[in-house]
Amino acid sequence: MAARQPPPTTAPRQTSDFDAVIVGAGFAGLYMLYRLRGLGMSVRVFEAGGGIGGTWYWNRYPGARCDVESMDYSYSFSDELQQEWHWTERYAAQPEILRYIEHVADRFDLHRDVTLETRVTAAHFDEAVNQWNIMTNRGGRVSARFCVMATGCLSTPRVPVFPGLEEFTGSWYQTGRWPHTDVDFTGQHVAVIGTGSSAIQSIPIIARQAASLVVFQRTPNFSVPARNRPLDPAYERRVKASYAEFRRQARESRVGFVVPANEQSALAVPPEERRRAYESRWQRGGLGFAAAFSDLLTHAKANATAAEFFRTKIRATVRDAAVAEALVPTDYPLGTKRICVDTGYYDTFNRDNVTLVDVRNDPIAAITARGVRTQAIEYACDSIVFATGFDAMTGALLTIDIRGRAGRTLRQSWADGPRTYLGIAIAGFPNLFTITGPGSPSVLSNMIVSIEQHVDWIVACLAHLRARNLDAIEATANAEETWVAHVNEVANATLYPLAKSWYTGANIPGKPRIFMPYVGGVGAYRKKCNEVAARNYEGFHLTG
Ligand code: FAD
Ligand code: N01
Repeated sequence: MAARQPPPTTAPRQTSDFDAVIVGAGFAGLYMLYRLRGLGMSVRVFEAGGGIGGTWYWNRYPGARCDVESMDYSYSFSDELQQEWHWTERYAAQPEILRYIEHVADRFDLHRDVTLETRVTAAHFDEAVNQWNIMTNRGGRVSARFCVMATGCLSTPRVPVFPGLEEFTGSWYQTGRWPHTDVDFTGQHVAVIGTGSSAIQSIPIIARQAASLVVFQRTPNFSVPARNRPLDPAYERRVKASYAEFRRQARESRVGFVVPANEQSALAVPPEERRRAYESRWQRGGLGFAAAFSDLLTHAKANATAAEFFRTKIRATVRDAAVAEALVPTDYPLGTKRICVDTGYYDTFNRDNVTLVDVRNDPIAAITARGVRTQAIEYACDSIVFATGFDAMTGALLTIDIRGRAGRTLRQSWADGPRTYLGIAIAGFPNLFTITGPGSPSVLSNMIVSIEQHVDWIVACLAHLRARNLDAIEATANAEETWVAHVNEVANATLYPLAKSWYTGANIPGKPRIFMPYVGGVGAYRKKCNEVAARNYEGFHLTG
């Protein structure tokens, strides 16, 4: 296929309101701001929320916490920062992560360039002058040479689409848009819809508060115990004594943090040795289970051994055999939907006040004035918690009316699914960058490692342009085509595409099915990005 190359830019230079506009003030937008300031650029950040923090500003549901260990899930760009900050637990809870983000913003004086409660509704590229015009829901309009979308991969919660919701006389909540005031379920009859990571974290806590809890499950998930505990001071001292090396290893790893990896096939060892390997990961707790053997995500038979181990654990924990069976995942390989990390999830179903309703064969038909009605039964409740997930990876980007060359919209360009070069840039959209966009390792990694890598790469790129008096960069259609093919090829060599997951867009009716993140690993991806830069930004057109 002949690739369309962007025409050379002969646009006159025009003064923009800002050198760069950043959309979003989560971990990505804030670090981008810090680094662009370091280049001496004028920057404005627009954030839809009433505060900074992104994910950790919005997701305040009971039990919300990280599943990457806190010594890993933090910025590495400032040694003073990482030395002075003290995490209290192995896995930080949402309030502590938000406090950390606020601390970073105060320490580096970031607030003054962030405009809160302002949603970017449109971003149009003006080819005549090589700049972006950015419009907000407050009627604002600013121009900038560069536009960075730090809009988040999991920032657009799915709006509950059940008919009758407006009739419901009780209260309802969305995990991804939790109120900023205390929600107390004491004495209430509560329904939770969904059994993904958000639900699995909140269900044990809601169950302890509520008079009764009904959990509506459509697809069971694989969940591993977190084994959260106060942070071990000796471990903290050890990491802080060699934080630079700890971070280096994380950057070069596959998922952005180091887990002991076993290079053997699960099928190469006797069953008892395999069981011991799984048991030791189970006892260790948290992510890293998929690294127990080298082929758990590439070989169906190997994967089946790990999945069966999980099933045995669920059956051993849940006393009611029928409930246990309903909680056992059977129709997709372990790890092809993100493995959940829980504290007492399966055990919660041993409580007298908790009921599991399997809605796979009896789907939720409507919300009524009194509660939730499946096709067969109505369940009365005082409150409903929708833990129904996100329009992941593309949702936030496609909500914005983004127009590139010749007025072509991003929605048109991505009609058959997202296409990017390295997950960072899109052909036809000059000077636009996406942080942890589709086609990058993003959601398959410790996201702060991926965010820092993207931001650092973009900053080096902008410094390169400035040093050469260039003012536009655009991915070529050829490079994008080749990268998309590579992303698909790598994904198709794994079991990931076999699950109906949000990784593939399967959770959103009508969304094109494409495995969106890059499975090649954080370390390999970083190398590739560095090579592109070293080859004078191979695959990009630099003009000005
Ligand atoms: P976000 O934090 O999502 O921030 C994006 C911001 O952009 C949001 O504040 C949003 O309001 C704003 N925005 C979007 N569109 C617009 C617009 N049009 N105009 C203005 N503002 C806009 N990752 C891990 O690596 N480890 C974990 O343990 C982990 N746990 C998670 C737990 C939960 C509950 C969720 C939902 C996600 C979790 N993640 C985890 C992923 C998490 O999203 C990232 O780790 C990280 O916080 C993403 O930062 P970000 O800045 O890229 O995006
Ligand atoms: O969302 P999800 P999430 N009727 O999409 C169900 C990160 N995260 O917010 O699978 C009934 O996983 C849906 O059922 P099904 C992490 O990356 C991390 O929980 O489509 N059920 C599913 O059970 C995670 O993967 C943490 O059949 C319906 C659930 O809703 C990502 O965010 C914590 C339904 C949605 O699960 C998303 O997690 C939280 C319907 N009509 C989030 N529609 C950590 O632990 C949807 N569902 C760090």
